[in-house]
Amino acid sequence: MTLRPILIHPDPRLKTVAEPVPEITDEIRRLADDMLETMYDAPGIGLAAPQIGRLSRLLVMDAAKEEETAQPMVLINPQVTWASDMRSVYEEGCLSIPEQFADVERPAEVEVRWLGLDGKTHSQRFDGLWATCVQHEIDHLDGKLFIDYLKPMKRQMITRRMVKLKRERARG
Ligand code: K2U
Ligand code: ZN
Repeated sequence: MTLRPILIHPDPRLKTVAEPVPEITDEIRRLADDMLETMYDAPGIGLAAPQIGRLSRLLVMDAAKEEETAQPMVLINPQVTWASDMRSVYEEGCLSIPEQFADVERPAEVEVRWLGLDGKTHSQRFDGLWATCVQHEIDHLDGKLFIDYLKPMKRQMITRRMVKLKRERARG
């Protein structure tokens, strides 16, 4: 397994709509493995392939609480098939926008259909933090970041901070 570097906003690859995965290959299995390892190492509870520079519609997540057993999930070509009218607000962060947090309102529950690594079609309803996480990750597949839901001033302030952070990191 390999830890993959996580792209930092602003980066054009994070704003690109990812391509569907045509078939489950050993390379896709290895990519999912690397993404889970990278996610746990961050640490995070979700990671989408574009965040490691791979513009494919593949995401991993594990929003299980510490005390619960880990519940790694791999969703390929995920689609939201239903969303509740009820909405919930969560203070979101993003591994591609480090140390920045803001309230984002989303549907409280969503039903998602996806292709599993087992080659079967799965469908499940998510609520709570899982619902927030899966919507945050599917947004990544559509080139959308949580800061896109914020007012322009706040979004620009966060983007300026990330440009500064990248400059400092580049100087080493
Ligand atoms: O996609 C990502 O960048 C990983 C995100 C996923 C996420 C963001 C907001 C709300 C839920 C999930 C996070 O950085 S993972 C870090 C984290 C850990 C615990 C709770 C919320 C976020
Ligand atoms: Zn994110």
